[in-house]
Amino acid sequence: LAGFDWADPFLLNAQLEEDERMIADSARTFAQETLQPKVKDAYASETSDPGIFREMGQMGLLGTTIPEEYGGLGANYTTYGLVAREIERVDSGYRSMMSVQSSLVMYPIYAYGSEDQRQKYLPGLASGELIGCFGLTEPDAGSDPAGMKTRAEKTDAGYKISGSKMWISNAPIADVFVVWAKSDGHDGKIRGFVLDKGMKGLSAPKIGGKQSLRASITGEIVMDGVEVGEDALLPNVQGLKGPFGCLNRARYGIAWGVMGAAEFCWHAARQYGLDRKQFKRPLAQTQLFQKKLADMQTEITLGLQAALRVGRLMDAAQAAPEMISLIKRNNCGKALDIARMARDMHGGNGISEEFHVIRHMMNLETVNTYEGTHDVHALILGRAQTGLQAFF
Ligand code: TGC
Ligand code: FAD
Repeated sequence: LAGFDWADPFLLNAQLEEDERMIADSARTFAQETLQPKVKDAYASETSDPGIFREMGQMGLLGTTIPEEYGGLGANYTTYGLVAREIERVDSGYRSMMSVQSSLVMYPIYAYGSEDQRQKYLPGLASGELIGCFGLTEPDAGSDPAGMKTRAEKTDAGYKISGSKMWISNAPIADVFVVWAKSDGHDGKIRGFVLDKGMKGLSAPKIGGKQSLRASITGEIVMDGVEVGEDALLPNVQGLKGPFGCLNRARYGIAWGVMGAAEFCWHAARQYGLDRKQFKRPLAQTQLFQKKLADMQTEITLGLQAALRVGRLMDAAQAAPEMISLIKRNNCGKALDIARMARDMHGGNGISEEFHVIRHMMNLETVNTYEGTHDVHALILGRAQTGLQAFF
């Protein structure tokens, strides 16, 4: 039998293609050298530096799966997942910035947009010169987006959009707003629109005071009769499958990303246990400590292997949304448990920003909630195996 690599028990690395490994390695170097030194201050001051989008753009990390002719990298979904894992190893907020831009803004413009819309927005979004946001959630419609109140009223010239969106990543610094509204020109069906910063009636106030995901700016989107032409409508999709098509991709990336955050916490707890002595021996030499490390290693190894499997199925166009619900739900929940455990294993030091584990723990509370809460994904999986709808 072969030897055992404690940090890569199922030899995930060996299951990757050469180009996938190369992109993951360069994302890791970028994340560690460029993002890691900034994260403590960004988190403490609750600020997002727009320059980070340009830095990510230069590295080819925005729109990884979008074809090169539009400025993307033209890579597969496995690669996108590996990038998410490396960015979130530093902070879930940075991965949020990247995945909103890639999966929730560039993807719908690419998949549902006109050729003019693709040409107008995608290259700037890929380079990070433009920042995008995605407005689905509303103050009274979170888990149930079908209950949205935002309306697009048909006018002679196009549409007049009114409503408000809540908890929108990137919104206060966004140039491009992909928003979803019920359109009375289309029998009340949900349609996507692309709005530009500066349009009359459009504003995006920051939501302050977050105790989680503080390095990623979040805001509202207020649309007070924003008038747009027909060219703002995403022509090629209607109904909830529009936003859900984007969410499938972002949720898949999250399933990889949270494993990066969990790996950071696991490795930190292991090192802390080796370095710190109590009762005349390293903490890592106690049975309870080792059991916790074994649990972390097991869940991360299984979670990464599951994410890789779904990534390969996505690349072969064989992935079902329920597979994505399964890994989003399980990996987020397990990562949150692991971060809480790592915080505990650091003792008092665990609550200090210097050790980073409490920041990951706080961030993962958001990640467990957004893009479909842990329980909502359980209901999706429950419906798929019983045929019974339990949402209402
Ligand atoms: P339901 O009746 O199930 O479906 C309505 C229509 O949508 C289609 N559909 C999907 N299509 C593609 N992919 C999926 N995953 C799909 N799920 C559903 C479905 O086929 C149907 O199409 P059609 O043509 O028949 O009309 O819809 P429902 O109203 O019963 O919804 C149920 C539920 C709970 C599953 C759904 O609403 C849900 O997933 N809720 C969670 C909401 C959510 O995830 N919001 C995310 C907001 S964005 C965000 O959080 C970004 S954070 C970003 C960051 O910072 O990283
Ligand atoms: P609710 O839907 O009110 O849920 C509250 C609780 O009730 C949860 O525990 C939930 O699981 C439970 N629940 C809900 N329905 C049921 C049911 N039928 N049965 C049992 N339990 C149920 N949205 C965007 O559109 N774009 C973004 O960029 C974005 N970024 C975000 C960034 C941050 C930092 C945060 C916190 C959120 C973001 N969101 C974004 C919103 C996010 O998707 C929602 O918060 C999420 O979908 C949950 O909706 P809600 O907050 O309204 O909670």
